[in-house]
Amino acid sequence: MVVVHIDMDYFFGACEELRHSELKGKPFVVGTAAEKDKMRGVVQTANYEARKYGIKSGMPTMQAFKLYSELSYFKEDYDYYESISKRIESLLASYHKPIERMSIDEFAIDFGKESYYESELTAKEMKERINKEIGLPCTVGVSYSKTFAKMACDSAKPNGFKVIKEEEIKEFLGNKDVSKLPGIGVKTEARLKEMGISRIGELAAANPLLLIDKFGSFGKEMFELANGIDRSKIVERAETLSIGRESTLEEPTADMQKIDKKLGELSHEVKRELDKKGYVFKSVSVKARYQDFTEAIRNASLTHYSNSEELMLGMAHKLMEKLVGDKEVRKVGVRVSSLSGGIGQRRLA
Ligand code: TTP
Ligand code: MG
Ligand code: MG
Repeated sequence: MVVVHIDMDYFFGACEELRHSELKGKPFVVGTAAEKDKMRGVVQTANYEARKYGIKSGMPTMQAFKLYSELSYFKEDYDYYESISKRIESLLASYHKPIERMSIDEFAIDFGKESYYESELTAKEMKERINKEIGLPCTVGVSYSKTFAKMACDSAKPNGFKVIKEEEIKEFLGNKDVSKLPGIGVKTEARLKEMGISRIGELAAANPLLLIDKFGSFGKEMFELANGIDRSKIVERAETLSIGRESTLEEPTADMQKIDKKLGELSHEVKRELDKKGYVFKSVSVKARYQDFTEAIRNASLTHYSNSEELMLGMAHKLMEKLVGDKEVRKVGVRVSSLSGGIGQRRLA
């Protein structure tokens, strides 16, 4: 198995740089507070120029300004970053491989049985295309499992590319601090250090029974990870990013009453699927296929999340009216996107 892990470099900051080209090369941060209250907030990310001064995520903005007083500041604009994240995801989805979106700026892609050679070529192309088509830098890790692909990526930041094969893992892990293993937080790290285990190589050589005794099943998991055994799976959530249905009309028509009947059925099916998965939506799009087989899509967004079938249908109707005009359509579709809720969805990285 080959897994490719992609994590965007200083993601919120790089997104701001896209629309503020004057920022390039200057130290700046993105923070939680409005510009006028910036000293009360926290740094969400710092570009690499700002990191040179010791500024980093999670630090009070006040402290960041103490480290570098000329710092530029931006308030976060989550919806904008989310829209760019979705564009990255659809670029990656065009490769037709299972993808897990692990956070707003992180994707794990399952390359299955492909060779390292082939995987590397494709992964490099992905990195190139994210850079050219979206305009953002990222770092890519390639390995034989999800956790190790992520660690390869972390170790190659920024703008890097790193491959770690099975036979290289022991050496790669050995000297690293145990805190570098995903899942080991400050508490676990402190407890391990009390036991005299501070490097991953030491964890790999520890008594697994002792680890299980202290940490339960997580003890077994970290022992295995330290020894290069990773059982984590890529959990695809692509189907939850949008839910849509389409259907061919009995006969081509420009009659909105007939089309509405179909939109009603489709909205009902979409709503059922949405409820089954526990999602709410913010955007609705409709698709029409005309007599000459050309297709057109229109979409609209709400300012809030909703799960109302009535609202979905109302929006679909309005959008479809514009698409139909007086042209006959033979097939129509309804799709909701910008979903939220569901199982295991988190807001931040
Ligand atoms: P990360 O991928 O952890 O960090 P990054 O992309 O800013 O920098 P790099 O990957 O190059 O080290 O997080 C992605 C985004 O998530 C980040 O740009 C801002 C947000 N974030 C927070 O809001 N708070 C945090 O504490 C962290 C770590 C990230
Ligand atoms: Mg990142
Ligand atoms: Mg990340």
